Amino acid sequence: MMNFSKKDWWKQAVIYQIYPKSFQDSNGDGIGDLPGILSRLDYLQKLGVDALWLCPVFASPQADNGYDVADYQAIDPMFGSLDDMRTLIREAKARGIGILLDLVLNHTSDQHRWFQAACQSRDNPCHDYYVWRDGEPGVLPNDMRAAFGGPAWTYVPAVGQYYFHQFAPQQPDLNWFNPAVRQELYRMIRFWMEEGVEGFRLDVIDQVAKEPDRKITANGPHLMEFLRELNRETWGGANLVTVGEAWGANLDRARQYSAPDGTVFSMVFQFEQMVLDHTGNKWEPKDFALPQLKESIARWQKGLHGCGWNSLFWNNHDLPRIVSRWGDDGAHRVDSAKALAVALHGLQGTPYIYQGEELGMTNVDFPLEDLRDLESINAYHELIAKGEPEELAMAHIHRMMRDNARTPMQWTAGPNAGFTTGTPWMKLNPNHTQINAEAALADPDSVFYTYQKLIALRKEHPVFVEGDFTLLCPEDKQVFAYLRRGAGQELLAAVNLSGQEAAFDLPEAFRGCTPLLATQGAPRDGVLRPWEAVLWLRSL
Ligand code: TEU
Ligand code: CA
Repeated sequence: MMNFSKKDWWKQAVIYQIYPKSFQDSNGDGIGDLPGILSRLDYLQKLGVDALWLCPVFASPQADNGYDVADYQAIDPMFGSLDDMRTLIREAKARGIGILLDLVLNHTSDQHRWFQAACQSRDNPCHDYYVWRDGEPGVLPNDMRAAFGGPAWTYVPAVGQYYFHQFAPQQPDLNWFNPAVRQELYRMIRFWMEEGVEGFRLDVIDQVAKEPDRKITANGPHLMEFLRELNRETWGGANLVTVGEAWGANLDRARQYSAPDGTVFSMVFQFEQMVLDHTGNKWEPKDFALPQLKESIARWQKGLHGCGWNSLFWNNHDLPRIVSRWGDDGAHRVDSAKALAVALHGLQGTPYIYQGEELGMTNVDFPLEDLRDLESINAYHELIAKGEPEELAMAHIHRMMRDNARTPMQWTAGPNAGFTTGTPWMKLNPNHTQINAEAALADPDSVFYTYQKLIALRKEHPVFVEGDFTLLCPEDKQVFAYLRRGAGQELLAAVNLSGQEAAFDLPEAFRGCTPLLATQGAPRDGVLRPWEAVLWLRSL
């Protein structure tokens, strides 16, 4: 049971991310919903997680699956009602589980009443809630591109101007330089705080201070000023957990965002490790090397120790499944999923588990007509237009597409994996007959129980939360091994992130210790089996 009044409770917490559309349907319409989540709280409690981050459930036309919000204070009827949310918050809290909402403060939906008013006339007070530039049809203010393809500017004849959108045209950017906009958002956040949520995830929060005339998107010069005000006007001093999504964060910035004085956020999601296997354009693969990943993780572990806080994740709703990406989703699926889990959960920071990760869920290779995400669909057409052969384009899409993460949760081996009694909004991964929660719960050697154990260990041994970090064998291409030292303990993690046996000599000090956790039975001397992971602990 997490005690949410304890200062910095989130340093000991493990957070579970739910993609509500794909978690559990309760009424047979094929779309996951809040009562569905409610019905799975026992499962989540059994796993041992302390908080649930729900991707947006607010009223939305769903152009970008809820990241286009039409009303921040209303639950989309597709997901349920405000009363359902209140019940979920209450019932989760009764199990020691907090609810985190996903705030999309950079943009709204084009169906939001503010934007509808803004498009009516330049004199409407809501006009300046958005970012407009004069122009003529066909003459764009500049050549900036939107994240989901096409120009970042869309023309509205009624006002004779272009509005700015960093994402889809249905996601107009809010103008944070207008204080009225900021106050509207703060009021809305206070509303949800009063409803009893335990924290927030903040979508693309480092992009709110954009200055399109200077082609600045992330890290605008006024960003920190805005974020400190946001904190003061809302959760500052309230003991909530806040995590900002910041693709543009480097270590310096992350130290400011997660400063221990609590003036901005608890922590940020940074993506340095998540772009190591592509060129910067996610549809262009690049060789991935373990030493590079280890160097990056080590730099962040050391760089934030004592002066900031890390978030730890392999997956989210925008990323492919980690077991397919850096594990082995074939013969070694279970062992590699466990190895990746141990490698991450031994680190300092707050771990996030994305729904289905605890089952070792994998990527899919659906044909175009079964994809649902506007990003992958647009990207496919752009690759084809650039002349990429059909098969190669599809392979690149499959490798990185967000749809991989968004197939429905696999609960049982039965029809639609127990996700819905109706027609699912998105196809299920056909492997749900083998990979599902029911099977995992019945198998003491499943990936599920490795996660359960890792969550419990973090609460039991203070070194997980407090220990510092030393990387071992940095050049080794197979083994990720590190030491954590603090609170009178020393933890050693040794993980073989390859499908071949790897040499590994247990450091002298740990000889004779019984492992805390070993994914393949008693460890052997001097060697790690393919995808084997072991944690050792000793007192200092
Ligand atoms: O994602 C931010 C973001 O930059 C993503 O578009 C990311 O670049 C992309 O997935 C990688 O190709 C956040 C949300 O997590 C995402 O789901 C939303 O679509 C996006 O913001 C817009 O709100
Ligand atoms: Ca439903």
